[in-house]
Amino acid sequence: MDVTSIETAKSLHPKMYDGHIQYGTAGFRTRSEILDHVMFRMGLLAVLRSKSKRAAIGLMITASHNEEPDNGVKLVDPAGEMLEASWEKLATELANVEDAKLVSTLQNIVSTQNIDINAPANVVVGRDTRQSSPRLATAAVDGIKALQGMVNDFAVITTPQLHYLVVCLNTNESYGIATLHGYYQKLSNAFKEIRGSSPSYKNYTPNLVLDGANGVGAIAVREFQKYLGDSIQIELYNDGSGKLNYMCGADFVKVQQTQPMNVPQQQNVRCASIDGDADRVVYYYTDGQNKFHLLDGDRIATLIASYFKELLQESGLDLQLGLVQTAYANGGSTDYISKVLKIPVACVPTGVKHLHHKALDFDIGVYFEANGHGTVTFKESALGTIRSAIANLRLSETARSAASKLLNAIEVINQTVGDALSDVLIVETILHSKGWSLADWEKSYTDLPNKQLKVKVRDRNVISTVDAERKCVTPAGLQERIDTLVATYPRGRSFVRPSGTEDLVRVYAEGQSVSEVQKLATEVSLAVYELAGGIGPIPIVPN
Ligand code: G16
Repeated sequence: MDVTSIETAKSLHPKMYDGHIQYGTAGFRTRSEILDHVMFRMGLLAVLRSKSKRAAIGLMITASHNEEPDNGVKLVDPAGEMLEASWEKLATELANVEDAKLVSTLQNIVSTQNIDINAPANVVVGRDTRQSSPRLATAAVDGIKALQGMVNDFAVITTPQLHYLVVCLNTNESYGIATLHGYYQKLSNAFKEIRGSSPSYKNYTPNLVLDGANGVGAIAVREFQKYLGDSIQIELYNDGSGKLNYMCGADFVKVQQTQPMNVPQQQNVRCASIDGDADRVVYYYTDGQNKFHLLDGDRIATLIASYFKELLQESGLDLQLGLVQTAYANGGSTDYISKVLKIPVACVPTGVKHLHHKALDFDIGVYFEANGHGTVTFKESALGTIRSAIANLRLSETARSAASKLLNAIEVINQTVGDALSDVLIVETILHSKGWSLADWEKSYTDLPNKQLKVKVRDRNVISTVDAERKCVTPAGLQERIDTLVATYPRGRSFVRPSGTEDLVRVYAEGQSVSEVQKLATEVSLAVYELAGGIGPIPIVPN
């Protein structure tokens, strides 16, 4: 290890922040002004991870759905997954040690992880459009270079594009060409191929209004449109000229259950919102009575799972299809999946890292968080089975055609992580194939009314949870209070958990009516405020 080179670079990125900072739901995420030393150190850690895995590693600078002044970093493992949990601990340790202990901590990681320090390292770097991102990217690159890693800087890209690039580089491009051109071409070619020459079908029209959250996704959408040609026309709003994530974007629309700013309110028009780094998407429309209808990640999951189930039945393929959700999944969706679709459904803690991991248990694993973050994974053996079916001339034309459709749909999906743009293409593909409007899609089941609130507390870590975050064990007495409150509401459900991306506690409530849910959400929030050290204004749902 070239200690002099690390010491020299370290002097440019001294640790100026005394508080503790933790690798959370999706990496480090906090106010951008305290992140310089963290980025430098994550550059160093990415090199060690790359050496240890003998593969390219991704480093994405983004705070995704957070406000513009925040920033963060997500590290991406060789197969496109989020950083392995045991390394999250190393990341937290490295981010917090004093400058004087930086080199010894690195040496310790090298020795405990049996890393050959002379092995090559390749780090793929990307960033979102935040003002602080170029500065923080420089800090990360300084870290990579200080440990003699190779920097593959793709500058401004979406998070899913970074995941895609990492996987391409690590699979000798068998997954796709490791360029942005390769990304757009792979997804758009598959999309156009399935769509064929008739973009309209029954209630489906090839027009989509898209809210780009004023983020990096807006740039990608403009580029994507060039590849998609006439197959679909995307009308882009919040295209980057406004404030990032401000009253727009997938998180705003999901949590507020309302139309984003600047998107014209037109009746029965298919709309979608992506988030600040384009890894989430939700759909919505306004009906003839001007009522807003949200089709969130649960809806996308059920749409994809039911389509795949149909194709598996038509093709006669014996592949296990499963669905993964979190505690935020609407009770209506879980009932529909298990009772109507009869597809096995698993519940895991928040964070695509958990969902992705669980989805890999199935031949075909559909995973989505209610917030619109998700994708589908396919086992290599499942892909082999589908390909063999297509080539098997003893199978009926119907069976082979269904297997073909399945394979085409797989090509549209960015399996490496939830990808808003790829998710839009698969949703559009399914709606087109069924000839559905959003109202047709919505008919499959009814969502239970639900509400999310945020509670500011002195230390969100006083809340700890079990059972995939559905029960809290600390602070003492809080779960009992929640249970008592929930018991007074028919079909009531509520849970609380510390956010891993913002400094607050999240409260979720669902029940049989909007007014009851608002009441329950408020009561549970007050219990959190009281028992978990609330600060600032008392959280109440406005009537
Ligand atoms: C990240 C994670 C998601 C998670 C979300 C909110 O999304 O990737 O899996 O649902 O944070 O997490 P929390 O409730 O812990 O704040 P993103 O799109 O912000 O990177």
